[in-house]
Amino acid sequence: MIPVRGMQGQQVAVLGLGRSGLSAARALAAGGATPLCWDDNPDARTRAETDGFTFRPLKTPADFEGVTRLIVSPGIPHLYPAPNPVVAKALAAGVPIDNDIGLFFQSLATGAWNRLDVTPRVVAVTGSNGKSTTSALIHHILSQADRPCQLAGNIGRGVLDLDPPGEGAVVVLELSSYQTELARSLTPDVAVFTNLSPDHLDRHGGMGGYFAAKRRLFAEGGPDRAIIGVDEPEGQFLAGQLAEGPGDARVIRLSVTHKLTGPGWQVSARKGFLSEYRKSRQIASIDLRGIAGLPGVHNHQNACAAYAACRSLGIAPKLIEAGLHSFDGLAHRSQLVGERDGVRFVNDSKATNVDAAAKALAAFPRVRWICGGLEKEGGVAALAHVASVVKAYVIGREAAGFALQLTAPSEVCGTMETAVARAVAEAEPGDVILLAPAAASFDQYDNFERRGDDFVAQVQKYL
Ligand code: UMA
Repeated sequence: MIPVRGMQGQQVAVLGLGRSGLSAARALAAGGATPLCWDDNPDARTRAETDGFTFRPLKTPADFEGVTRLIVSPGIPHLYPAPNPVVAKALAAGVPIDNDIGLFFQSLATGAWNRLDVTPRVVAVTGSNGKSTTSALIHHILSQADRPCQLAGNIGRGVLDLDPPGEGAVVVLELSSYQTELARSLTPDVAVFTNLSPDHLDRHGGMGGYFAAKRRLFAEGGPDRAIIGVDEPEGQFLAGQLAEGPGDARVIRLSVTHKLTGPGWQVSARKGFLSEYRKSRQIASIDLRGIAGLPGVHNHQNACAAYAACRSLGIAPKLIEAGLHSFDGLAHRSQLVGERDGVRFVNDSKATNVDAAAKALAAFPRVRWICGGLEKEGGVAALAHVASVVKAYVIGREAAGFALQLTAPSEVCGTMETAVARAVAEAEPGDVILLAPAAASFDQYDNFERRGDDFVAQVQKYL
């Protein structure tokens, strides 16, 4: 655990007692602060009782008397579509709002670092898609290269649960827009922006707010090295804003649509070949095509981002190449579940938005596509014609409406069980049965992991 520094003797309110809230409350207590905890769900409060925390409903201005900060969990709206009532009270009372990420950055460096030869470094990864795979890949490559490292953040482990990093260690953080938007302290050494496409727009008041939330990691964080995907205008804008000019190697540009060979530092992948260029000269090249854990152009983008992050930490290209080859991939992200009679089953339950699903679909030539769920703002019109889709098998409460937006042959299946059964019945050798929902899971499941687990369980019946 990383005890929170600089808040000894203070009362700090903690709203939300899930993974991030509980670890924040524990780390505050370990640092000598008094956490005053609340969760709107009574079950979560009951679970937190074992820690012996003080609960305070935080419903009246009096509840905020003497409170120096409110720590808010990422899943709790702090501004849009409307602030949670507790957050609204804190805003009205002028109490500063922060999150576990802000507490982490405020608390990481200690006097013990004076005794180290090489101080710890933090790599933070954000972006709409690919940030979990990129973060896990960086962590994997560093581990394979014998660099001490830890992984946390949006990927599932609260950042304050990390062990204090020691000699030469690297902390890899996956950060969502919810997390970067609120953190009062945000100072990574290396920051990565994978890409940008619409997601969580209700929470950010639209696309501009969503980009601004991610941009904070670079604009306010001031990393030594910014690694930026420049295949969208937002990435190009951000890279241009952070660099003095195209030759400024503090910004490493990434692309999977163009080969980048300019005067600065860049990593790009075209037709399955990754290449690193510096000062217009090629430094290294890697054939990504046979890497089973990283199929498709979207994974080549993840490989470029992880490669650039590891290069900026001084890892040699051949060690990175070895790490790319030994990476198994993550569950629920282009996860190969199995193969039978020439039909492959792939779980990409994490493809919760249209862009992620489009990338997953583009990774295979013939797809029987299991999709649907709780639709996000903007609908699924962008997926109406996808050349690789042989047929869509639609699940979820809004399955009929979802199917109507597709021009490919489709069938309303409702449940995962029916969708897998129908896809298996119609599949031919060479087909991929792919779960890439392009929607949130909350109409049928607790989260995307449970949805992916259900897909895997249904598939296991046929394997
Ligand atoms: N709660 C309230 N009031 C509300 C809403 C929620 O009290 O109005 C309470 C809930 O009852 C619950 C707690 O808040 O007890 C949940 O907080 P949370 O949803 O923020 O969940 P955590 O368990 O703290 O997990 C969070 C991230 N969750 C979200 O961003 C929604 C996890 O990312 C992250 O792994 C974890 O912190 C550790 O850092 C998950 C996620 O879905 C994977 N992320 C989104 C995504 O990837 O798309 C952004």
